[in-house]
Amino acid sequence: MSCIWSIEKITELYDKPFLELVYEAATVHRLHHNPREVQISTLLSLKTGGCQEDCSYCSQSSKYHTGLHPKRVYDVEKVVETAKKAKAAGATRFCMGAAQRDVKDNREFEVVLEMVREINEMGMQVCCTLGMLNYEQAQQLANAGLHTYNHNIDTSREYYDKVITTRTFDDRLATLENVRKANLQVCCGGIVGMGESKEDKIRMIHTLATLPRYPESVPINALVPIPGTPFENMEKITVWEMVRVIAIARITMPNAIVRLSAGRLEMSITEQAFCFMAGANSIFSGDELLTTPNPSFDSDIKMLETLGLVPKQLYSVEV
Ligand code: SAM
Ligand code: DTB
Ligand code: SF4
Repeated sequence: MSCIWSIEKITELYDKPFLELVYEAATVHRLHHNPREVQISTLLSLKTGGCQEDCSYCSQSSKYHTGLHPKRVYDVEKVVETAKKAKAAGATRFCMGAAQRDVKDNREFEVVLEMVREINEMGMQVCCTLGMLNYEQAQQLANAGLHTYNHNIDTSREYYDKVITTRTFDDRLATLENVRKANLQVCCGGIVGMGESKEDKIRMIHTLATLPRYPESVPINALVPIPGTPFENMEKITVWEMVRVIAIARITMPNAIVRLSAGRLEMSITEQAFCFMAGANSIFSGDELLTTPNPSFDSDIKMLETLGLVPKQLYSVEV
């Protein structure tokens, strides 16, 4: 049974003295996960740039001049080869992204389905993030062996139109419903540091925690400011706010994987350690996220070693 969280209850958590909050989140984390394990995901961009949407944070929107060169990698063999390398390096989840508003029933989608089939057969969890989906498309992905679909709500309902105007918060929720109905796991989170208030951060976590079933995976991204986008000069979020958001995600969604996603390059190891302490238990590894740099694989392995953390194997025992 999931707990019904209220805005008031989550605000109470958020406002706790910092170390009390971290202690509570760390305690919940230990009851539901092996605290030494960090799940490692790898990202690959199949279609980069040229997106019709106007997400104010994104390097890939065609509405802004970000200097990005559009690129496409709809080559099954090449992508499977990349997934094999990621697996050999310790990644258990392979996530493929496409910069687009929604999925069209075309040859590109057929190619993605084939990639999903082959990478699933290699024994990796396959995840896709392809924009909006209808139920039939979600079913096709599920039949091909997709494990998880990523589709972020990004911010609160109240702040949504300050970030994106080409779709609504409800469009996002409709896709999440289609994904659930097709029995896929849901990966859904958001971005902090886009000028939203404390209340918006709390409302975003509240929406996630009170979905009919909360997501199995919750990525928390710190805005990576992209020159040329409306958010290029946004003030950087403090580590205190970042850790508080991770902590309330951990406490309200105890079984979820909470992923410390974009923005790690700007954080010290000490800051990331606080995020792990507050319940983050997943990262993206690899030199690049979709279009922006990420800490190198070697530096991440060193960080995990320093912190006494280990990459989570697929079938390790949950505590
Ligand atoms: N186009 C698809 C969509 O919007 O769902 C998939 C790709 S999109 C790039 C995936 C997610 O990455 C976004 O929902 C957003 O949360 C995150 N993201 C994109 N650009 C970011 C940035 N500059 N900083 C932090 N997070 C970002
Ligand atoms: C998510 O929440 N973060 C990842 C993944 N899901 C697809 C993407 C982060 C993108 C960061 C900006 C970029 O590299 O373009
Ligand atoms: Fe397009 Fe996704 Fe970027 Fe929005 S976040 S502009 S939908 S790629």
